[in-house]
Amino acid sequence: MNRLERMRQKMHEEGIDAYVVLRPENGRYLSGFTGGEATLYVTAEKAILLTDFRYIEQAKGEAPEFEIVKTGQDHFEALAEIGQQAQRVGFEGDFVTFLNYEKLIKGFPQAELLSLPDLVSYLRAVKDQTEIEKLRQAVKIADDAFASVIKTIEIGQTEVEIALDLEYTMRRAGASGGSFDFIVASGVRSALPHGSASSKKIQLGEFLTMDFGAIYEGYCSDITRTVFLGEPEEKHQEVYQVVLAAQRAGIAAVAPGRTGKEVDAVARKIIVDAGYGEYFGHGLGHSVGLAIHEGPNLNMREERVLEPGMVITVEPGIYIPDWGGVRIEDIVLVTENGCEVLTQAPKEFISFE
Ligand SMILES: [Mn+2]
Repeated sequence: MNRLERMRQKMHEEGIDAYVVLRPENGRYLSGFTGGEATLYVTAEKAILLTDFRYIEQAKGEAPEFEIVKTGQDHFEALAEIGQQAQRVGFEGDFVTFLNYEKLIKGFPQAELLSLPDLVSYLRAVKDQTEIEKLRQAVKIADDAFASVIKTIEIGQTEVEIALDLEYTMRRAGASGGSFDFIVASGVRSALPHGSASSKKIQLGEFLTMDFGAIYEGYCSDITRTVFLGEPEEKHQEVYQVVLAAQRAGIAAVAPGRTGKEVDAVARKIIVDAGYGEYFGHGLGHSVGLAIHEGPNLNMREERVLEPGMVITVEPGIYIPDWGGVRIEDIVLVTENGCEVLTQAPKEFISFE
């Protein structure tokens, strides 16, 4: 089944006869249109892409399965005309603004509107071969950038300079951009799980955490490596080894049939048993694809079962306030028997002058 057919089957299961797509990555997934500013309207018979004059030719080329309808900047009036027959209309409740929701109510006065935010993202979770190839390339670009930038890092450089070097290297290698606002966090800032690169200069005697990724043909990679600058103390080694052991155990636990909750628990137990449980305050991982964070997740609540073709991060961390932190993150592809680690960058403890 192609994506549109899977979408219609899912809509049938949910008991809806129409679905409105506004989220760009959902629209791109279903239609192939990369322009971002389009609204999709899907029913059992119809597949319509609404966009304005700037994108008409592009949409015709990229979305052959869809009927392209030209609208003004506001797509809701045209949507209302097209959707007069619909009785139960699904939409992305996590993405539609309040103002757009009011327009939906006005446009579909006859229909029941149902917030079904996970409908398309559910389909997106299992990647097909073409998506896996793009993700492999996005990972490779990030791996190669790490290998190259790690050689040029110097004491006294700022975190921002390192983040820029990573981005520049990846864009030279074919990335269309960074997949998020990179985290380059050194010293006590490495205890900030989401410490964006700052003007702080890196110094001897501290951890340096780099969390970054590339977008390649729409697909996002995500990698984290933590290195030590200078001569580590015993505690630096110890914390690093606990995170690495948890990360390896998490990877070993990834397999079809396991839930995200089960995999999270395996890695978390190692950190808890080592006495650092309170310093690991986030989930073990998230899926990647057209978005940097998508479902399913690996965390304490995730009930969805892993399936071959899912692509997910494994990224435990320990963050000790006013001391520092370590996170190690790889991307893995769920296979028939377990998983394949896509990330190749070395993750043994690295310290350098
Ligand atoms: Mn991540």
